[in-house]
This record gives sequence, structure tokens and C-alpha cells, in this order.
Amino acid sequence: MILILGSDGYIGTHYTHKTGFIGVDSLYKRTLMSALNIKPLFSVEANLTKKVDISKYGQIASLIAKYKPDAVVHLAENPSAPYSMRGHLEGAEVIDNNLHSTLSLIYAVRDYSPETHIIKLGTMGQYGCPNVKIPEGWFDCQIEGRTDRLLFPRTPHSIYHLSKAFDSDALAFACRVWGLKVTDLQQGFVHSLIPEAHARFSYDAEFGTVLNRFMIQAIAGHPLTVYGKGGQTRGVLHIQDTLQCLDLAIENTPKAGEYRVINQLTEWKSINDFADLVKKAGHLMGFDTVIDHIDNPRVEKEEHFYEVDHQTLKDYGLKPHLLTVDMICETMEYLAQFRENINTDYILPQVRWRC
Ligand code: USQ
Repeated sequence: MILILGSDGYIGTHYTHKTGFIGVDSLYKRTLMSALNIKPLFSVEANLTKKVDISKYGQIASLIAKYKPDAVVHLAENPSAPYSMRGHLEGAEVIDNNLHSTLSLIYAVRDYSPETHIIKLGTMGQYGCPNVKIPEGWFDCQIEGRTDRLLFPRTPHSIYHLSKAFDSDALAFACRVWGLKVTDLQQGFVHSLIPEAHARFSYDAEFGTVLNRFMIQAIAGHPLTVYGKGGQTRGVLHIQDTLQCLDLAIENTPKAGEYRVINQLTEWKSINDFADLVKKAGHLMGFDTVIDHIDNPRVEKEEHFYEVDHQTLKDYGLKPHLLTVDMICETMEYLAQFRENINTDYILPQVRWRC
């Protein structure tokens, strides 16, 4: 039996739609977005079997004790870097929500079902942009003639990404000390949608990821909002590949005590490259798409080396859906049906990393 935590989110809705797995959610993100007065592109029904707040130990523990799942897929976190950088209250909320979710889960699995394989959605962003190739979690280190295999250092640039680095340490701890089995999926940003899944599609500056935002901006006739020079390079994957990756992680269970890290992306490009692809797609569809370089609200490198080891998913047989202009046109054609719902007030970023 497979249990999905965070079934009401963008990935959770797609995954439970595809697999029919049992999904639980606290509706935290839905409530948060409505408190912030941010609407997704179209409204969607809540997607959950049961309302459960997994940041509360008692709630997740009774679920794990009841089902003793073969695997639990943990998608139940606040995913917004900009939201986490609004100020102290929001930063603390993201740390509190995300850390308590992971902590409650590892305790619940340890206490009631230590054979359960925990699959956790992490982020590539916790590595930052080091000037060396990013390994899959672990790397061989040599200092003054002695060697060891260590976790690669993390350099997050937002409180949200910091919360994911903390999560990873908690998961590695649970394997090392309690002998649990964990797969930490360090995911690049996800784009596009599968219409039949009817999942929430965000394009605002806090919850929308960059390529999804660019597609909506092109449809709305708004200049594409490249932050700064646009040389920031990011790993990326199509939502269909995220679903494949989750399947592959479930099928390939780590040993007891193993903390396995998988870099979950299929390709990487600069923000300028993403903007160029959307501009081409926009022109093919008859939109007058232009690119604007706006003042970068974030603190991040705008030109840097980027290379990532992502061999594990290739070895497991992932069949990637790589980005093409045709693929973007197809997604934009679907999204354009909802053009009347686009609120252009959501487009420009409101949160700055440094005040
Ligand atoms: N960016 C722009 N223009 C925009 C929005 C973003 O140039 O209008 C740039 C940002 O400066 C950043 C990059 O695009 O360099 C990615 O930004 P994003 O908002 O798409 O992604 P991010 O905040 O980094 O986080 C998202 C998801 C998170 C996931 C992560 C993967 O929200 O859940 O883990 O992507 S990664 O970026 O590899 O950390």
C-alpha cells in the first residue's frame, strides 16, 4: 500500500490521479493562498481521502500505524521560496511547517512501521550553484591523505530551500541512527500540466514556477519577467517525468539504513533559454511575446557554472519528455482557454530577498 502526503498540491493531485493511491492533505496551501488572496488559473476541487495535518505527530502516527504502508511519498510542504522570504513570521512558518512534517513522519515510521520506504520531495535548490559538478547527495572527499564519503555541502539561498536542507539532514539521521529507508528526491522545478488530472496551476510570483509563469505571461501579452541577467541555470522536468520518477523511486527500494539521494531533473537551461523558448512558442501562436529583464528581487548568482549528476534515474529507465517549442505550444494552447481568468496583478514579484 502506498500513501501520498500532500495530495492536494500540484504534484500530489497529478500523482493520485495517475495511480489512485490514497492521499491525505491538511489543505494548508489552499488555505494559505486564499488568505493571501491569490487564485490559481482555474479552481479545482480539494483532492484528498482524509484531512490530516502531518506536521502533528499524533495525526501522522495514527495513519502510519493503521496502514503500515510499503511506501509513503512526502509532498506535504510549503513550496514557496518567495513566501518564505516575506519576513520573520513567514520564514518561521515555513521552517516550522516543513521541519515538523518531516520530523513527525520519521518518528511515526520509526515507531509504527520501520519497514516503510520514505520518499521525500526535496529540491535541487538546496545545493545552490557550486563551481563544481553537483553529485547525487554523496561525494568522495579527501583531506590530507584521508578519504571519506560525505554528504555534499548545501548552500541554500532562501528560507524555504534552507528548510529542505534541514529536512535532508533529518532524513539522513533517521537512516543512520534508526535504520530507516529513505529516498530524497532533489527535484528541479516542474513545468506544464496534464489536463485530465485537473490540478492547481499557479502563475503568481510566489507559488508559480518560472516556466509556468512565462507561459501565462505570454498568453496575457505581458513581457516575460526574467530576473536580472537571466544567466541563472536551473534543472527542470515535465510533470509527466515527475510522476515517472516517483514510480521509479517506489519500485527501487533502498536497503534498511540507506539514505539514497536522487537528483530529479531531466535537463538544465538558463532562465534566458526558457524565456527564448516561450517567446518562440508565443510567436508561433500569434502572441506578441517580448522579454523584459527586471531588477532581480532575489539574491542569487546570475551567471555561473552548472552541471549535475543525474545518472540514477537514467539507470532506472526514465524516459524523459524534454522541452521543445512544440511542447510549450501544446501546453499554452490548453492554458489559453483560461485567458480570461489571468490576473496580471499577480505577475510582478512583491517580495525582495534584501529590503
Ligand atoms: N525567475 C525569473 N523570473 C520569474 C520567476 C523566477 O527569472 O518570473 C527565476 C528565479 O530568479 C530563479 C529561477 O527562475 O533563479 C527559478 O525560480 P522558481 O520560482 O521557478 O523556482 P524556485 O523558487 O527556485 O523554487 C521552485 C519550486 C520548488 C522547487 C524548486 C526547484 O517552488 O518547490 O524545489 O523550484 S530548484 O529551483 O531547483 O530549487
